[in-house]
Amino acid sequence: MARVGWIGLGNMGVPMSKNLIKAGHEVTVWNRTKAKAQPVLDAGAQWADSPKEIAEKCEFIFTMVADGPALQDVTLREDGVVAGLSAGKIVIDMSTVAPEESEKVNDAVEAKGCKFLRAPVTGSTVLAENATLGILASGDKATYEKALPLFQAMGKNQFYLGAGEQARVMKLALNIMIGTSMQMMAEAVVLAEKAGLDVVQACEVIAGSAVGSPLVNYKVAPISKGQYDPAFSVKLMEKDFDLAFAAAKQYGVSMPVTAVTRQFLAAAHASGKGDRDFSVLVQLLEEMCGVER
Ligand code: NA7
Repeated sequence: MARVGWIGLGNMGVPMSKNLIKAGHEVTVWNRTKAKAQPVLDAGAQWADSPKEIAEKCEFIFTMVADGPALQDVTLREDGVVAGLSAGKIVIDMSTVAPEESEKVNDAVEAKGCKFLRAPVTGSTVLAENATLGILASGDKATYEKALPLFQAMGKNQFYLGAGEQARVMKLALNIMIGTSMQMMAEAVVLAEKAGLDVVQACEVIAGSAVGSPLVNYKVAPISKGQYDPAFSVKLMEKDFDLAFAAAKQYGVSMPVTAVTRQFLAAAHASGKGDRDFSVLVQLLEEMCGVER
């Protein structure tokens, strides 16, 4: 069993690190807000006082934080991960960040004689709890093989995508599909509602149809009930869209549907829904169109 460090105990980090504990690994955690670590400490993890201490103590160091600036903060600051590394350790970031932000951390980790894997995930909190996430990994292949048993404790499908930043781009490609799918669902649901159909039944029909993807199926129950507790927030989806636009510019790709959906995310954020689940796009359109539940 491995000595594993975990940095970042938000909506995703808590269930994911718990699954490593469940699999029998010795897990040490750090989070900026210590109170959020309690469920993981109750499950058997130990606490470290800094990311540096985690790196000193553990062979595998995971980060699962909000965005690129947060990743750079926990890794590169004075008492960050890199300061605590000694040769041979493996740092694995599972957050969604820009390829350039990732590369900067990779260079600092490699300068310590260590390896850096990029391993963003597909699926949100329910899949994290059930250990059925998809894990999109890139970086050194032999290092990936070493980390595989840890990935298997957290996810059902693992994909090795290349030696560099490929996993970062793949994750962004996926998230623009997830976000734009939700905007499509909002338009379909609100059309049905305004025409007098029952929202629960409309959701059932959509879920059972050719467009009833796993995403649609996870979201029909909360949307039917008008519940938008965050599995993945509007703010984080906005971040991913913006990172995808930067990649699209770099590679010369036009993304008109993504651009329109980005405007709805902005409106959701501006109207006080930034911390709600991104499926709140349905509620936003209901409000714009005068639907009262
Ligand atoms: P959450 O639930 O918003 O959690 C974000 C985590 O990142 C949480 O532990 C935060 O600590 C931490 N964070 C944010 N900013 C910082 C800084 N500056 N320094 C240290 N730690 C920080 O996100 P999710 O768990 O849903 O998602 C995590 C990633 O997966 C994200 O990239 C998604 O796009 C995909 P806090 O508890 O607020 O102190």
